[in-house]
Amino acid sequence: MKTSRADQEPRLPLFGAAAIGVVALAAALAAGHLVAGFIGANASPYLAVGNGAIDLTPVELKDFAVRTFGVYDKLVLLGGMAVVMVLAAAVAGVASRRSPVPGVVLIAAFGLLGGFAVSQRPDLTSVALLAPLTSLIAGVGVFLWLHRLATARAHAKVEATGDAASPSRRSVLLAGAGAVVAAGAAGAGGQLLAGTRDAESSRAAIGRLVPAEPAPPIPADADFAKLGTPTFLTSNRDFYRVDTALSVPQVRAEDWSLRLHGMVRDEKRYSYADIRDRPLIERTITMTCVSNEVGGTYVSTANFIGVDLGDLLREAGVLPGAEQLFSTSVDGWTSGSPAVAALDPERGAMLAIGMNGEPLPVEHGFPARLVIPGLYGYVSATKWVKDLEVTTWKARRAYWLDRGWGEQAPIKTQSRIDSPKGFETVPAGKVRISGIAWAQRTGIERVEVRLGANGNWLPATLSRDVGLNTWRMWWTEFDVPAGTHQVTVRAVDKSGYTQTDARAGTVPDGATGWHVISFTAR
Ligand SMILES: Nc1nc2c(c(=O)[nH]1)N[C@H]1C(S)=C(S)[C@@H](COP(=O)(O)O)O[C@H]1N2
Ligand SMILES: [Mo]
Repeated sequence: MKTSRADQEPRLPLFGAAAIGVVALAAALAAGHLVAGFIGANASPYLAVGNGAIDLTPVELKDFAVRTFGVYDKLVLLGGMAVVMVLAAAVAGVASRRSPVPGVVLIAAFGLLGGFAVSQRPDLTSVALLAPLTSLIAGVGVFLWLHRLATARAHAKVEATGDAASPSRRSVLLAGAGAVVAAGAAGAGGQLLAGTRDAESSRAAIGRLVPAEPAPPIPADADFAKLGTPTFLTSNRDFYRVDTALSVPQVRAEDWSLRLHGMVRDEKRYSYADIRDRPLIERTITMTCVSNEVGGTYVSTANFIGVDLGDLLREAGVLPGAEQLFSTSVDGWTSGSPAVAALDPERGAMLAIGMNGEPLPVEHGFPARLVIPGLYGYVSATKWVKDLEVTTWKARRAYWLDRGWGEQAPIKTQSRIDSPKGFETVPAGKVRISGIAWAQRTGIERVEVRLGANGNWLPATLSRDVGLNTWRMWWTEFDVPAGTHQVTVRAVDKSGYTQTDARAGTVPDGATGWHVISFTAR
């Protein structure tokens, strides 16, 4: 009987073929990661693809991811990508049991996708393309090498030749193991290298920042931390964090500069030393994220250290007709702030380089960020800021605007119950209720609390007022019998506005509604 050539060609064993695909993928990713160690973590093709995915994700899905996975949303994304890639590589390996073509095509396609993602990164130059290129070469090379070895071995088996030139099973396994070890070493090496070139060592060399004009000390009665509220100042560690960066941008202070241009008389460029050597001011500011749900945790307060943003703008000479301060971060994220807010001396917008005495933590924008009191973070608080353009609303559109969020985003008056926690069990009798309220640039006039769905609104005791740009704490007490109870809080601000109970979602310009919790007294 005549058989076709293909039938004579031995096929690689199923698991061996799948393993070759997966090992080649690991080699590709690790080699790219190693080269990225010399260039910058974001040049790593894997991270670049992840970052690209974040930018392309529709706002609803992004919202869902943040709600469901919280701060782990990015880990979930990276993990999911890894699973998909490993499966695809295994399938391509199996498809290559006779010919290496499917595997080579898939590994090369991953390399090209990584290359495309890297080329789209605004924070990278074309040198960064070396990382995905290395990935592609290493991946295809390792795949072809292992495939050739395994095929030679399969031939030797079919023909039952004890041919000394054909590889033993042991040598094929050793080659595979060697590739895995080399990939591990390359990946770890990349990680280590990125660590020596990271921002943390540059930040550590700066030491504590001492403002020439410190913020007034926070009075002891500015919070009711002993009664269950947060402390007035949030530690850098506990300060909420929200950004689109998959890997935190690593910018060394010595490499950083800020360009101020657009509708100004004199374009400016500042180095880190230029900013640090000016008389530094310190301001206590409560930041809030537009994605904060009623009762949520995306609100924190710090002493920010830096220079007055309005001063910088006035030095550059803002031209008539300017409406927007368009800021760009090193990772390409952009934000549009109203120029009037940035310029207003009363409001006190800052270019901040410090937070609670220290240089800004890397994840909070080191070396420098914007902080404009009274506006949600996405229109006021650009981290890792590198470019400020004075412009109009029509000329430039910021990142979140194209994703459904509003152009104007003043922080809405809100309040939150911190104690008891929802569904907590407390002893019956006198139960203390405490929490926070905020109405930046307006001020909290009163906080009212009610027990049960139809109880009377009773005024809570307010903490000492620290300023227009910060939150305020409150507490009160109710006598409660055993059973399950509901408490609701609402704030009245100094404009006379009482927080509405009409529930609105966070999109497009911030949630509204009253915070309600249930607890059990026993
Ligand atoms: N570069 C950059 N800056 C950014 C963001 C971002 O995604 N990228 N997010 C903004 C948003 S939505 C908020 S609420 C604040 C949060 O600042 P924090 O992480 O220091 O609390 O940063 C703002 N600055
Ligand atoms: Mo935000």
